[in-house]
Amino acid sequence: MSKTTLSWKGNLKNNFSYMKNTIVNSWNEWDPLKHVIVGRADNCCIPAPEPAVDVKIPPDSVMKGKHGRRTQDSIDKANELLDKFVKTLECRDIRVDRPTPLKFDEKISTPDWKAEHMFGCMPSRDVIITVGKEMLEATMSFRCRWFEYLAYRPLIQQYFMEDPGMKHESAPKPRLTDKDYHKNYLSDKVSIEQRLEWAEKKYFVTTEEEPLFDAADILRFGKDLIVQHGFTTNLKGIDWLKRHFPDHRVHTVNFPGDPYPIHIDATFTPIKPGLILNNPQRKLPKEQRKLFEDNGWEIVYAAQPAHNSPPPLTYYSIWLSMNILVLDPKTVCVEKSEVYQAEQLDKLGMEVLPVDFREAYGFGGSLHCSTTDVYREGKMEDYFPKQ
Ligand code: DAV
Repeated sequence: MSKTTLSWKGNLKNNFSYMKNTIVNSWNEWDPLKHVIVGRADNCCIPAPEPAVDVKIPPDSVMKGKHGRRTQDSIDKANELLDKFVKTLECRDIRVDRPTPLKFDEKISTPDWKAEHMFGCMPSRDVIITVGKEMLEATMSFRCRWFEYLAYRPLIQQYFMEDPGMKHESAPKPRLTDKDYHKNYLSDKVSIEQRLEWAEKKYFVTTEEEPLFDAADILRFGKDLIVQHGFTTNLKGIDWLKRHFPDHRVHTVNFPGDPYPIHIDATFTPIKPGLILNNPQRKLPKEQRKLFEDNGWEIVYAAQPAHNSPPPLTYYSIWLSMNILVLDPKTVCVEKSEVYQAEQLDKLGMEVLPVDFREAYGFGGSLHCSTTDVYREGKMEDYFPKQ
């Protein structure tokens, strides 16, 4: 890589030694990060009622019954925080690209359904996963997120032109009719206890009508992909991933204890080879720990979050404290107010970069959610030879 002055649209003109040529390559969650996509908050909406969304919002949440474009003030604030995060990454010589927001506040429809608005393009991690040289668009499982991949197409097309080895793939778009959702989940009367019992039995809101997965349910460990079966990813989705990635070993995991199992990235967070943080309220079951223990991986329970509740108008839990971005096996970005998580990572020998982000949580999560790897150094390795 050479020192160069670049002027990608949306990037600062600066003398950082960014990657000059586009190369798509990322095999795990911790190798040195050199090129990443960071989302934007523009036009972001609180989605209108639909089965998958209704099940995610607790009955007593202030978001219940609210929908529509978020306030301009909150959008501006989230964009300010995202821009500052981008600068932090660029100062570390990481090239950052940004999606092209759609008019998320417009109505959408397919032959099967209509939705009042879309969602947004802040949590890019949910939509696209990079596995080696491939960028794969997930099926998604919320109707309001059906068209979200379009916000990333300008970048993906650019990478396709610039890197002759890059593979662009898109999983089959799902119908997302009512057949995709279990009816008995769709009532405000379902208690948390009932949900926990169902989660324990691996009975989630999504049916097995067709393959469904969100990209943020997948973690990359070189040759092994660890995928959470829950609200946003069903077993057919995981089977689709197995057939799509025949050179990988795809493992299904569950985390009983989570009444709203959406995305793995506030539950199970690899830090570097041999070390994973696990949410202490969502413990990986004994039989599923074997793969990690047999191969010398240590699973450490994450520190308590610094807050008792998420910020207003946020879907996600206080465990966004664990939703950190690893820049390399010695450096990690942690949300600034999450002091206990920062302290734990410091004690585990990591350099911690605090990033002010809490007021952007409502737009779709924290530092892991809002990013998608394009290039990390390194290649496919086998971290679990004993299995
Ligand atoms: O704990 O509410 C957050 C997942 C974000 N991608 C939670 C899950």
